[in-house]
Amino acid sequence: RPLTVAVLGATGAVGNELLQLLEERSFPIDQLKLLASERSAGKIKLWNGRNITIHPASPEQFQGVDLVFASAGGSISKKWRNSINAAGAVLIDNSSAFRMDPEVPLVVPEVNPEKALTHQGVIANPNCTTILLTVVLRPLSLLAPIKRVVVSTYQSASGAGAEAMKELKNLTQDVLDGKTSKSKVLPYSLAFNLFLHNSPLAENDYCEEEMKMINETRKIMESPELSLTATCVRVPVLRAHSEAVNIEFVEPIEVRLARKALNDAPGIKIIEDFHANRFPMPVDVAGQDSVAVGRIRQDVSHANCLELWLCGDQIRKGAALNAIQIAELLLPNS
Ligand code: A2P
Ligand code: 11C
Repeated sequence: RPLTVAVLGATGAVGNELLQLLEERSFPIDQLKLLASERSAGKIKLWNGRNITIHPASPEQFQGVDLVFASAGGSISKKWRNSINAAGAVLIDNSSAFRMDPEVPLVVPEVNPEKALTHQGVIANPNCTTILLTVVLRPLSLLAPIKRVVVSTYQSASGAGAEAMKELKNLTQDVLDGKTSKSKVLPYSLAFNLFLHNSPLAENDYCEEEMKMINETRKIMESPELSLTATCVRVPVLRAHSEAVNIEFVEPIEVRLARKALNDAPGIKIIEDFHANRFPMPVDVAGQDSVAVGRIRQDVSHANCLELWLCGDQIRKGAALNAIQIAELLLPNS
């Protein structure tokens, strides 16, 4: 039966993409509710030929809803979780609020789809950089156990939301116009600049984004002992994240076998032309579903290590698409 679906955070970067993908993938929707803050109350959005009024989130709004996609931040998800579940709806949550809760499955459909069916009302969608990484680690982990991963990220403005994307455009134009303006959304200007990820630092001097990659990857891969270290960087790219990844296996793995495993795996596209020095770029994947991988090579410093480069659309596979793929796993005929 077609479902009643609510999108909480319907005006944001991820919310907008969710709406587009629900339409594109013909997700079985009878009624769609658009929820955001008081600021957006009464605004109208066109979806699949229907004009839908945006409402502020409230307990009444969840009555009769089957499925809620939330992408309005952790505090909003925490605030509404009980009302959503009390109304009998399943919450697919894009925030970090419940990801490490042992009762809540943390799902990447290409990696651990079976976990989605164990939910008790909430399924967490992982952090975007983690989703892109685990899609690539999973097929490689079937070749031989992975011992350690060292990753550096190059994260676009889209990861910080629609306002940060707008700010990057405006501040870039300001620099071109010879003006010096201060950033308001991100802590520093990204125009012709980059900086270490803007999430708070933990006691161990890793930022929250780096710790999310470490902890969430271990949970998704069901590999609590996996050694992983990350350096997360915000770069002046509008949309799509990139990652340089070094993977140590328990034994040497031939590049040719790794490439074949990646090529055969779901959700991955290889972009690799060594003669032309052409490998994945953010523009290749912006608006695309697949994670692009390339420059798969033997690490010259360690016989058991491979190096690779990946790019993925943070708003799509890193957030909205992954959430919808999770919901599709819950549909009766999946
Ligand atoms: P609004 O546009 O009304 O502020 P992004 O990640 O792109 O910045 O988007 C954040 C999303 O979260 C927006 O849809 C925003 O709605 C929504 N949001 C922010 N605060 C609240 C709130 N208090 N209640 C519900 N939605 C909220
Ligand atoms: C970024 N990945 O690019 C972050 C944003 O835990 O979902 C999303 C943080 C998260 O800044």
